[in-house]
Amino acid sequence: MITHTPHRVALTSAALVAAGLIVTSSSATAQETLRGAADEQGLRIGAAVANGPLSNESQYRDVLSTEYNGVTAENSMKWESLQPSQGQFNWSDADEIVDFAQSNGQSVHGHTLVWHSQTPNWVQNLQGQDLQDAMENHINTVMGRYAGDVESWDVVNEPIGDDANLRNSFWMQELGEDYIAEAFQIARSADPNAKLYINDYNIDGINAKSDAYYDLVSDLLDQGVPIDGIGFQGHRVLGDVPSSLEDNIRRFAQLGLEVQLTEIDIRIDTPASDSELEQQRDNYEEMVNACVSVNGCVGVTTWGITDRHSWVPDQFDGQGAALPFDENYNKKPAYYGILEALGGEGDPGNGNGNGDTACEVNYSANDWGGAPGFTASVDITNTGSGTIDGWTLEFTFPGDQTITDSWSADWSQSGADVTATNASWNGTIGPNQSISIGFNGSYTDSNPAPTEFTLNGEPCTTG
Ligand code: 9MR
Repeated sequence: MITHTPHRVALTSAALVAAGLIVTSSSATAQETLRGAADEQGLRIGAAVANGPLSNESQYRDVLSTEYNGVTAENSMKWESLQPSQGQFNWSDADEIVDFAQSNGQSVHGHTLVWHSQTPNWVQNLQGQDLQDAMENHINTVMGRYAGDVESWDVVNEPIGDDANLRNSFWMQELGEDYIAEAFQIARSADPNAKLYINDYNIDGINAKSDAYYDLVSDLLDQGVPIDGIGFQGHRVLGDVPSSLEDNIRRFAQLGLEVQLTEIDIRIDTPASDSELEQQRDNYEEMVNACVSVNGCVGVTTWGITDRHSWVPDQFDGQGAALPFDENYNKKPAYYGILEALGGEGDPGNGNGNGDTACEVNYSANDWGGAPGFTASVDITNTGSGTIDGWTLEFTFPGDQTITDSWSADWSQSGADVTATNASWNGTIGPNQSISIGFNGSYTDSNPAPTEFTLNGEPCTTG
């Protein structure tokens, strides 16, 4: 069907917004930030916070307060920071983070009370009852100070090793495995309102280590040990999100626990290519989606905000680019992956996060030889990671072409401007899928091909 009246808005803009295809205005609505979208879902979107940039960089503070509704101290609530020598507590860095959170209406997840790492030598050198007393004193003092300010605590961090056995740490050696239950008992009485977590890495998927956690936590719960939640840290490598993540979250939730992804980052060999950043977007989206999909999963935290400040390059030579903001605080594709998983509206869902090309158009015209007529076929490929659900293609003829007959879309032409909207049966284009539409046209002198195409207002590449 062909009409020659202007027919530029085949789908109302409301319909496009509903389909997640366009950004309607420049003024941010709540769901155009991670924080707004997470708030809508009743979920925590947290960031690990470092004191250096918190004190020194206004952009860091701005992004942290705008985009996140929760914070975790990256280092300043660890034992070595809070009680570097026995009985001497140093609160200033931890307080700075708690104060910031309170000023900005954010919840604080405490990290961490009992760990084998970043715990001073004076603790590691204690024996038996002395170590037990130090643990009790530390938990009581720290949780007591922040009671009402810190919503949840990683009470015991990483108590199981990579071999899926209880880690043979100084805690284990001196106190036996009961130290875990005892830490939780002490924590419950230190602040009865705080949620008490156990937390570890490489337990995101169903594997021997997460199985060991499942058994450990089930036993602790059976014994009446007050454990409220489990944190899957979520330090991942590009392309390595376990497919069992959601099922794993669900099985722990079914024990009655809260689950959080507490330390997400996804590292890439640097420099990261555009396609790797796209893949990272998908990986982030998958991880956050897994949490969103399970009722007991209460939130996700990224281990940092910006690639400018991340533990990854320090720890893994040649790797980095692991966080949702780049080194200059620009939103990366990963940001939009998280936003989309949280049901946010800020991104056209086109897979590249920059609001530009999500489509490729291949236009080819077959001249009928001699006669001033031609048949054009137009192939549209969705090059983004999201599904396109309803589309409008627009382009302009460079010459005096006129469409005379058309198919597979609702075509219209106004002057040299052409608009095609989907037919009822080809409105949905999945990622990497193509559809083909076409028309017959006539012209006078020459038949140059159009060179610029937009789909739902977004420019497409041409093949
Ligand atoms: O990001 C933290 C980094 O700045 C510290 O140097 C490091 C020391 O162990 O700890 C990092 O945070 C870790 C967290 O406390 C526990 N899970 C793994 C995190 C990354 O190593």
